[in-house]
Amino acid sequence: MAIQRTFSIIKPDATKRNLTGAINAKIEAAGLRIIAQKRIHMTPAQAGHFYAVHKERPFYGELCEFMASEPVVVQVLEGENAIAKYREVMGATDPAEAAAGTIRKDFAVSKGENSVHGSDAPETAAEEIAYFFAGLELVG
Ligand code: DAT
Ligand code: MG
Repeated sequence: MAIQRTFSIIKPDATKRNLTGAINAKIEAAGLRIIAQKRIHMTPAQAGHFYAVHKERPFYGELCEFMASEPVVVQVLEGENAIAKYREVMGATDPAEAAAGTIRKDFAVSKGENSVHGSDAPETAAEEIAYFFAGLELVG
């Protein structure tokens, strides 16, 4: 597997509880490099665009409101097999189903407020990175 890049968000429930450093420690311990990172506060419209793939789901409105409720930290992670590796470090969407030691098992509040986002495929990773970062901001 070649070196890949993936897009990550440390979500409002985690930034609010001052968990950015603890989450970054798990990311770095897994061998992923944080090659770009910034703190932003999304508007509901920006959150809606980011999660547009879920717009028909019953939780969409709540999800957009939550993502715009507090600042988030957006990141680009780089490493061997980064997309799948970060999904592993994150754990299952529902913290009750997440494996021991994962970010969501240790920190998530609920299925909706689950501390982190990670891209699910190379195409979505490329789109998500381009939405939040200019090329010059990626320092590998
Ligand atoms: P993931 O974040 O693991 O990729 P997803 O893409 O299926 O999960 O969903 C995106 C986010 O939407 C998820 O992180 C939290 C929220 N979500 C998903 N399913 C939900 C549900 N059944 N109830 C409330 N929020 C949900
Ligand atoms: Mg997803």
